[in-house]
Order: sequence, then structure tokens, then C-alpha cells
Amino acid sequence: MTELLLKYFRTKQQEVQSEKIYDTQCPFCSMQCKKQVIEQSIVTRKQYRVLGKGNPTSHGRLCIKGMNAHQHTMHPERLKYPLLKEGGKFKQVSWEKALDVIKERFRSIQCEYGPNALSVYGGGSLTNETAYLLGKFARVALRTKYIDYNGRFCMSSAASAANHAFGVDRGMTNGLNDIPLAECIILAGTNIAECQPTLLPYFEKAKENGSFIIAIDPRKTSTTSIADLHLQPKPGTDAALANGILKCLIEEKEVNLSFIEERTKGFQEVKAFINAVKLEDIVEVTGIPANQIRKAAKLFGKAATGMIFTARGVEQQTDGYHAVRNFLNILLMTGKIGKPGCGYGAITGQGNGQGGREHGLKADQLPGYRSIEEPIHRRHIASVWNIPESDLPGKGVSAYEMMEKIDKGEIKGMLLMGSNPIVSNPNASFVQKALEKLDFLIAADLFISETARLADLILPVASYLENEGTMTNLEGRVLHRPASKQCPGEAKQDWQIICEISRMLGKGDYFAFSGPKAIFNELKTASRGGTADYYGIDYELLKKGEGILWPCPEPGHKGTERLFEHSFAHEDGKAVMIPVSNTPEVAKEAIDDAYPLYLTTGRVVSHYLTGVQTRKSPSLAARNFESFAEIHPETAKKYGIQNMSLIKIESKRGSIVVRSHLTEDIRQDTVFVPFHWAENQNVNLLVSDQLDPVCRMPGFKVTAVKISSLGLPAASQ
Ligand SMILES: Nc1nc2c(c(=O)[nH]1)N[C@H]1C(S)=C(S)[C@@H](COP(=O)(O)OP(=O)(O)OC[C@H]3O[C@@H](n4cnc5c(=O)[nH]c(N)nc54)[C@H](O)[C@@H]3O)O[C@H]1N2
Ligand SMILES: Nc1nc2c(c(=O)[nH]1)N[C@H]1C(S)=C(S)[C@@H](COP(=O)(O)OP(=O)(O)OC[C@H]3O[C@@H](n4cnc5c(=O)[nH]c(N)nc54)[C@H](O)[C@@H]3O)O[C@H]1N2
Ligand code: SF4
Ligand SMILES: [Mo]
Repeated sequence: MTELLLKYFRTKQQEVQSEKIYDTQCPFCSMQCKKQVIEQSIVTRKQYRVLGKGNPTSHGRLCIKGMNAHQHTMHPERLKYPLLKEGGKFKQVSWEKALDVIKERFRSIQCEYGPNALSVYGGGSLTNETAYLLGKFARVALRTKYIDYNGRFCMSSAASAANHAFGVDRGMTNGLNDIPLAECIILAGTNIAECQPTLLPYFEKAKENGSFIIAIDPRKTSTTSIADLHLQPKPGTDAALANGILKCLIEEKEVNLSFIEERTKGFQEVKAFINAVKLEDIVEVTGIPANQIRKAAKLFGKAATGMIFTARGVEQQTDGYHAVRNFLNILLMTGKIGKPGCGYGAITGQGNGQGGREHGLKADQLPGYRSIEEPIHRRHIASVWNIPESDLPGKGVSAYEMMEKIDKGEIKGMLLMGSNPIVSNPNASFVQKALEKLDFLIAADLFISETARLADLILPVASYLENEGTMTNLEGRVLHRPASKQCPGEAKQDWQIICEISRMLGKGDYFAFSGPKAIFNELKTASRGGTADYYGIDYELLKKGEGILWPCPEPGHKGTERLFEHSFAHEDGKAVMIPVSNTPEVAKEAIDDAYPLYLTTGRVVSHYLTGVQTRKSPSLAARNFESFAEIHPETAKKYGIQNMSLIKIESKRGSIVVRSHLTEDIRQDTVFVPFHWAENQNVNLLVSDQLDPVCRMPGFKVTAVKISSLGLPAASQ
């Protein structure tokens, strides 16, 4: 071929084929795996490849969700323009019109009912900058006390337990590199293999090093399959099980008295309480044989190093706070914290579940993990925000309690950003009815979610590929997520939307930010000297590097991998143990003749939370396109249920229809249903609204139900 001809073909090829690379992070779980989405344009067609990128957390690994997370962002139902409901139908409007409506509605609601008639509901997918700004927006622009977020349903038990026991809540007290150093690991109520798949290799490495893994879960899962000992308790009995382990540790003299003496408080009270507890009672409550409880205690006690991990199985209980405290008692009593291969991890759920709870999305919280009730904390934040301290509202209520306030007519308007409450709150039919009562609901979302459908105004937002910012992963590592893709249509970044609404409300001076970096710089100052101290983190350095674990109090500081090496974060430097009862203060729903089975809920690897995003990804939806219930074959036989047939599950509050999946992996008295589906598959129609009295976490993991066959033929398998 002649040189001229070659040149011609090359130019032609460039015309028809071009490649764009988007550097980003997966939008889903707390691993925040770094990746590249590579877009190839071939004539008018676009195709995508996804590659994991090297980083200190996931080391280039991606799970099936990360591989396909670009699909939903390109779904035809992605919102591109503001939508205003008129005569019951959504109509496309300009941003100008949308902002005018917000101004008019917000003003009239507050004129009539006062500042606290408006509320804000956020989510753990939002960047640190957005989370910070949303907290500031509620307190400074709206001057309402009512703000909370979906992390209330996620991390609140573990967060309050760690705060009270250690004086600080960073999901993991150690960097991930400590995991392979642990000789014994307790995995309580966590399904890492499906929920943080790229974390699993750390545990596999620990096993290669000879670690003994104890899993506690009413189901056999791909996570419990890596365990050497699997305890399969009745749902909701973890606090009692931990008492059993404590009792055996004391009886076997596997307690670290010098650590207890030097570094903790409360041991004598716990010991006295445990002495009065009977192991037979614990066997009765949990359904776990005494020899298995003793084996777990001996192995954990004797190991030179050990770590405990809890996740939502233990935490999403009406005694979640106390259940976690009791696992922390085990750790403290054996002195397994603050050393290599020793520590605690509450495995954070959402991409920025950690950051969300540090910067003020919670009802009682100000940035830097400060308390809205502490005068010194209030003064610091008021000075950063340039407002009188007296203008800062007080503490509001938790996410579900906001729904109750709406129902009672105390809250009349809401800005919802990054959550789908009618699928994720307990007692879902009540929540839907409450939200329908609002005079004005704004939903800022990528899609018309089940909740956005009820809104008066929907604001289209940028997806993770289009929205730059920082996210704090499960280790407490602050990471920069670049974003270079254009928003579709007129969709905007969450932070821009908050700033524009603030300007419209006459508060623009407090929200004059040019971009995420400017917001991060203010956040840093606000966090200075707080528990979650980001002051020393440099945004530009984050862009280049591999992230920094907080606390990072001064510029140049390298961040903190392992907490509590010398002291805990309480003023006296000591950690606190407390006795925990076998019987919770708020009784869990008991099974009886009418509702003879426990229902527990959770996740599958291919879907994320309420499924708004993953149900729109063809590759993920194809893996599980409908909800299901795991049922033991013996139980199914009792109720005349065939495999893969449609069944009805009923609780005192409602019913759902799902497909039966018969499996010996679950206890005979328990059924498991994931919560990724809506409408008549919304499992939260069944779940009760009882809340943990300490942290206001609902009991998503225990509901009394009955099941029946719908009598339709089973689907082919
Ligand atoms: N694929 C996928 N990954 C996710 C998510 C997702 O939706 N999908 N969500 C992310 C978020 S926000 C979160 S919070 C995390 C959640 O992560 P996990 O907490 O690991 O997930 P779950 O499936 O809710 O619950 C974990 C396990 O608890 C068990 N369990 C149920 N009841 C009990 C009990 O009473 N005691 C004990 N010990 N165990 C019990 C369940 O059988 C289940 O295997 O995952 C994150 N990652
Ligand atoms: N039965 C039961 N219920 C549960 C749980 C359980 O285990 N069992 N788990 C609970 C837990 S741990 C959690 S975390 C909650 C989560 O439940 P939700 O708070 O409802 O979370 P998502 O389904 O992620 O909803 C997020 C919404 O925000 C949109 N979105 C995504 N990214 C962005 C963004 O960057 N900006 C904006 N503005 N919007 C965005 C999505 O499209 C979606 O509509 O559910 C809780 N509910
Ligand atoms: S879902 Fe979690 S583990 Fe999977 S790719 Fe995304 S961030 Fe990584
Ligand atoms: Mo979560």
C-alpha cells in the first residue's frame, strides 16, 4: 500500500473511531474502587469498557456492580430537565422556573409555619462537599433543625457504639492492611463477599497466613463459606451470643487484665453481670450449642492477634447499639485493639456513608463530627459560617422520625437529595402516606424513583461520572473522585443546586463557591480540631495521590492508619465497657402461631440498595430481575411451597409477593428477602417501625411473618 493510501485510511479511521477515558470511582459501596470507563465512538455507536485502576484499597479489583455502573448513567430514563408536577403530571420546566417555584413555596411554608416546617433528607452517595453543604444549607439557608439522612438506617448503631466505647467513630479502627495480620477474625452479620466483594481478598490473605475465621450469620453465604466456624443464630440474638462469648472468656481466663487495667473502664461491672448470666439461657435464646460458643471464645481469646467486624446483621436491630457494644466488650476484654492485626471494623455501607456522617447530615451533628448541642462546637462552626451562634438551630430528629413529623403535619416541605425513602424506610406504606401529605416535596435524583414520583418538583442531578468531589471510604481514607463527563441535558451537580437555591433564598453570600475544591477548603476549616479532622488534607494532593486517612490535623501530616495505639479518644484516654442485657429494652417482634417465622432482609451482589440505579443496568438486572425469598426446604414443605413459585409473605403491617428460592443455607425458622425491589416486592411494607432507643436504628433484620403459596405453577429453573 502506498504511503498516501495509508495516510488516507488512518485519517478515515480517526474520523470514525475515537476514544475517551473517564477516570472515576465506583458509585456504590464503601470500597470506592477506582476505575476507568473507556468510551469508544464508532461512527454513531458508542461502546464502553471498564478497567479497575490500581489503588491502596482495592488494588485494581472491581466487582460486577463496578464493572457495569456506567450503564444506569446512560439509561434513557435519566433525568435531563427539571420536572414540575402540574395537575398530577410532570412537565419539563426551566431551572429559572424551578428556582422561582422553590422560592415561592419555601417562603410561604416558612411564613405560615415557621423555619422548622421545612426539612432536608440526604444520602450516603453524596460527596463530602455536598454532604457538608447540605448540612450548612439546612442550618444557614433554611434555618431548620430538621435534617437527617439514610445513613441513620445504615451506620447509626455502630457509630454510636464506637463513639461511646472509644470516643470516636471511624468505621474501621485500622487500615485494611491489618486484616491479614489477624490470627482470629470474627465476622458478625456481614456478607462481605456480596456487599464489598473487593474486600474479600484481605480475608483470604489472612486465611493463607493461618487465620481462624468465625462467622455469625443465620444464613450460609459466600462469606460464611470462608469461615472455619459458622455460628447460625436466631436472628436478633447477637447481644446474647456475645454475652456467651464473654462468659466463656472469663471462665477460660482468656482476659487481658493488664490491658483492662491500663486502658479501659467498666470491666468489674461487666464481670459481675456476666457471672450472673447462665450459658444455658444463652443457648436457649440464640439456638447456638454451648460447645460452639466456647470454641469461638477460646479461639479468639488464645489468638495473639484478632479483629472483630460487624455489619448490618448485628446493627440493624432495635438493640443494635447494645449488640455492637457487646462485641466491643469482647475486643476490649481480650485487649485486641490498637496493635497490628488487632482492631474493630464496622463495615461501612454506602460509598460515602463514612463522610456523610462526619460533615453534618445527621440531626445532631455539625462538621468535623461535632455535636450541635455542645456550645464550643456550635461557636466554632458559627464562626466558620459567619453567623451568630444563636442563629444555629438545635438538634432535630432521626430519618424515620421526620416521617412521623410529616404525618403529624409539623413538617410541610422537604428537600430530598440522594435517597428513596419509601423503599428504604421501615413501615413503607406509612412512609408513602406521610410523604403524600407534604405541601411541597423536591427530589433531586438521577431518575424518577419511587419516592420522586410523589414529588412536586424533581431536579435532575449529575451522576458520579459527571460529579467531581471527595469520598471517604470504609477505612476513613479520603479519596478524590475526578469527573470529566458532561452532564446530560440540563442536569446539575448537587452542590450547584444547593448553592443556587440558597442564592434564590437570599443567602447566596454563604454559598459563593466556585467548585468542589472551594467547598472542601471550607469543610477542612470547619472540621479543624474536631474528631474527624480533615484540616491537613490538601485537595490538590488528593488529586495526585492515593488518599489520606483522617485524622489529618496539620498540613504535611501523613494521616492516621491505626487508631488507639496509645490511648482512646475519651478525655481520660480510656475505652468504656458496659454490661449488655440478653433481653433488649425494646422487645423484638416475637414469632407466634399467627406469624411463625422470622424474616430477615439484606442484599444480593448484583443490586444496590433500593435498586433505582442497578435495576436500570441491563447486565445487573439480568442477574436478578425480581425479588425472592430464601426458604429452607423443610419449611417450604410445611407450607406447601414449591421451589421457584410465587409466595405471599405477610406481617402485621402488610404483604408482598416474591419467588421462593429453596435452600438448606438458611435456618428453618427464618426467611430472607433482599430489599432491592419496590411496589408489591417492597419488603419494607412488612418491617416494623420500632427504633433502637439510643441511635434510632430500625430493626430491619427481625420481623415476624407468615408465608403461603399463591398456588401458581412454579417457574422453570
Ligand atoms: N451488592 C450490594 N453491596 C452493597 C449494598 C447493596 O445494596 N448491594 N449496600 C451497601 C450498604 S449501604 C451496606 S449498609 C452494606 C451492607 O452490608 P452487609 O451488612 O454485609 O449486608 P446485609 O445483606 O444487609 O446483611 C449482612 C448479613 O447479615 C445477616 N443477618 C441477618 N440477620 C442477622 C442477625 O440477626 N444476626 C447476624 N449476625 N446476622 C444477620 C444476613 O443473613 C446477611 O448475610 O453493603 C454495601 N454493599
Ligand atoms: N429492609 C431493609 N431496609 C433497608 C436496609 C436493609 O438492610 N433492609 N438497609 C438500609 C441501608 S443500610 C441503607 S444505606 C438505606 C439506603 O436506601 P436509600 O437511601 O433509599 O438509598 P438508594 O437506593 O441508594 O437511593 C438513592 C437515591 O439517590 C439517587 N442517587 C444516586 N446517586 C446520587 C447522587 O449523587 N446525587 C443525588 N442527588 N441522587 C443520587 C438514586 O438514583 C436513588 O434514587 O436503606 C436501608 N433500608
Ligand atoms: S460495588 Fe463496591 S466492591 Fe464493587 S466495584 Fe463498586 S466500590 Fe468496588
Ligand atoms: Mo447502608
